[in-house]
Amino acid sequence: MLAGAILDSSGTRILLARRARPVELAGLWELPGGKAEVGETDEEALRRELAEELGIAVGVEFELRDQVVLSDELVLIARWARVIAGEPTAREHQAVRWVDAEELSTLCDEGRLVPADTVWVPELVARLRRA
Ligand code: DCM
Repeated sequence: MLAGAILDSSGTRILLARRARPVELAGLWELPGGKAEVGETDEEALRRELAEELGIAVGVEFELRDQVVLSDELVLIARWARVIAGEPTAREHQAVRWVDAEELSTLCDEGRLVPADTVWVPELVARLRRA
């Protein structure tokens, strides 16, 4: 499972998407992404999923430090990415928003992020503050 920490063109904000399902995660914000299909690299999978879900083209960069084991079959990996083209649109999510380091921290502290994604917050906040 791949998630993208997608940087905006100013380099100071990343994109969050609000989940519509399942009920226990609905309304919470996540780093958008999806599952790789057979024969796809992580990078190809992330580019395809973000094009399908949000209508954006991204350049995929390095992997964030932490991985999250969700189940026997599902490991969540996040890659740093940048928008190349397109305006993010919530096609499968309830909403999308760009957040800076402060907004990301606040959402995390308030318990409004998908639980698994909170592991990346310290690294993301540090990288956004450095921008
Ligand atoms: N997931 C997550 N954080 C993300 C993306 C996905 O915790 N940034 C989890 C939620 C689901 C599983 O991965 O348990 C599959 O996600 P999806 O329903 O989006 O395919």
